[in-house]
Amino acid sequence: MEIPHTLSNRRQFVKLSALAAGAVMLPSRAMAQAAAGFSLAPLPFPANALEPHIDARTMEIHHGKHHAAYVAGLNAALEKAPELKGKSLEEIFAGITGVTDESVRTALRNHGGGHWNHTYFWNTLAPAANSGAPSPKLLKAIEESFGSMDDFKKAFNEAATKRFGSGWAWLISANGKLRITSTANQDNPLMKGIVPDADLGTPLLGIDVWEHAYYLHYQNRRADYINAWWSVINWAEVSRQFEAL
Ligand code: MN3
Repeated sequence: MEIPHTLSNRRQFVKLSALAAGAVMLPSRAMAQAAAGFSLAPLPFPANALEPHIDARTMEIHHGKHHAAYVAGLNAALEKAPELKGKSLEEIFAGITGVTDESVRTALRNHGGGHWNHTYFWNTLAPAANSGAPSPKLLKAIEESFGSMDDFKKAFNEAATKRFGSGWAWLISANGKLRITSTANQDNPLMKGIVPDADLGTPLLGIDVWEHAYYLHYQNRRADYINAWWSVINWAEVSRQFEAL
């Protein structure tokens, strides 16, 4: 029997294996845990690569301090939950309501969510020159779900602007449809039993609207930061993930 060598065959094989194992997420998206716990990956681009839309100092502090603290907090929580050693973050989220120690559960929610959300955020950003546009297939799905790209942006901006306090706005795929949701703090659409069922789905795009994501450069002008963010979305990556669903 011929072993599949091409990328698409391999991807299909990996996808089918994941489905057979009951996984919701594709392995390319899953965040695996090493024996020593989770670790902070470097940014996928230099800290100044998103300027002038997102400044280097914000990126350095956001990644090197805030994100690093979530990774440390997550690993500290796992020290108190040895039964979760080796599990991916998606597996931990899927079973988070079963963690009986409330302080551990809260730490997994806040720091585990922080690690997942920020890793996802960095990977869906790109320098403006490389931002690109949604693939024809993704664009068609956006138009079918929201009317037009402009209507989608308007609805997404509203969700991101109206999220009170700290949190995230998301484009998710749920039951084969695209939806916009938002979550508080470091919650995300993978946290079954934590966020309302209506907000559950596979994230395709997310924006961090915590003040630490924009305050140095934009101060209280969250709307200006959100408008700037549209210039630095990695549409190739978002499209790739949508088409791999
Ligand atoms: Mn953040």
